[in-house]
Amino acid sequence: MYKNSIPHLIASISLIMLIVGLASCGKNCDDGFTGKNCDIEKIPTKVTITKIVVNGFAPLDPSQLQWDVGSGADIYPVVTGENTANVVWSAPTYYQDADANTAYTFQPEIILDLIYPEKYYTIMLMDNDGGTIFNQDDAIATAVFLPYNAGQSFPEVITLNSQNMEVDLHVKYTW
Ligand SMILES: [Ca+2]
Ligand SMILES: [Ca+2]
Repeated sequence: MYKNSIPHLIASISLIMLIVGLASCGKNCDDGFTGKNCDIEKIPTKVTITKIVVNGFAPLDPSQLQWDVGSGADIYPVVTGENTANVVWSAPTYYQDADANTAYTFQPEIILDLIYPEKYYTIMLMDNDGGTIFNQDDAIATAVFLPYNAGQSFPEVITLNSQNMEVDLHVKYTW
């Protein structure tokens, strides 16, 4: 009886350690990762845009004319859902007569959360013509994007290139 109980005890301890080991897996992974090898991405609950940098945009409108008569575009970004009628955020300020090849930074005055990380959003670059967003202001460019792209290890900057604009979205993720 005594001779048999030692191996049993060792086996029991080994089993307990194995269970504890398995249970603790994932707890020491970097943010956003899980799994035995910490290589499985967790889908974020939201993605927050902390900064938008417009690196460049088309210097001329589709008719090859200046965006304004005699001056350059007065730029500001708007973030919408996939349907551009669903405005999530419209920048309250703009850069007057922006240079098409200069980088301009916009920092949202609100916490700009994208709460559907796996759904498409749109960023539009507008030219402020003193009108409302969709009546009179010129739309310079639009780019559609997913806040979360699986398999990319959560980049801090999402760079979007559309025909008429290059823009960097600085983001942070929440899980
Ligand atoms: Ca204009
Ligand atoms: Ca102008």
